[in-house]
Amino acid sequence: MVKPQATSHKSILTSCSRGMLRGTFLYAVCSFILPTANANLIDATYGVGAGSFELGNFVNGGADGASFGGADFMGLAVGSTAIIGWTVGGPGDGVDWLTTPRFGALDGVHSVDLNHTIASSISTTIPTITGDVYDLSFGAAAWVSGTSNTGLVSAGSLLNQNFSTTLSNTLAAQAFDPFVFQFTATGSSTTITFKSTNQLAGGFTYGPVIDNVSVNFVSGPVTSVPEPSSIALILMGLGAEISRKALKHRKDS
Ligand SMILES: [Ca+2]
Repeated sequence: MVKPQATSHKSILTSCSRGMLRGTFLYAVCSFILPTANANLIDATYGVGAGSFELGNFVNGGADGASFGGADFMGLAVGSTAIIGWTVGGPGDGVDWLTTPRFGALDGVHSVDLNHTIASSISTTIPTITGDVYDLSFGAAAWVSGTSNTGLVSAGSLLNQNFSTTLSNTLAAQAFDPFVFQFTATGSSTTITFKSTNQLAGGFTYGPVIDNVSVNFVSGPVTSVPEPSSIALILMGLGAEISRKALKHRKDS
């Protein structure tokens, strides 16, 4: 058994801010003293890099149930969970998991093309708190010869939000436009879904390509949050009250 190490206040805050303590008592402490810890909740749930499509068994040229893969991409059919944290959905025949150097990425080496050959979707589900507000950010790109540069994104209160990205002249240096949308969680978990809304009928299909998806807590129902120093004062006050009551109890008995 690994003996737990003493944890300094600074390291707690660092760990809090990196979302490393989920599921632990210290995470509850984090939630109390640092509710604005700005970790990407997708990475906190599935591992660092999950929101950027970096995790999973990428097979260059391979396919997971899809009809084909190719140079620097892997075809993923509907239902594929090859990308850790994500599930491929319809309505088309899946997505392509891309890698550099042939296809540019916004972060790391991988990105996702929402068209395998027919416009499709990809989703991830994270734990949330009903009523809390979150920022959803990502980058999206498209290729001038691909024609598919529009999509929809949904998460909690955000339903079928349109996004449209500029067309790049090259695949390797495709430009990712930044998008940020805010949503309110409507349950104890939230599914984030990206869906392509266009494809080149009967021909080459590409885009929109998404990467670097991040969900970050913005605010909860509580409007004022005590500072750590205020918490210390509250705890000191509680301690004094307990001591006073204990003294009174001894005097009364
Ligand atoms: Ca990436």
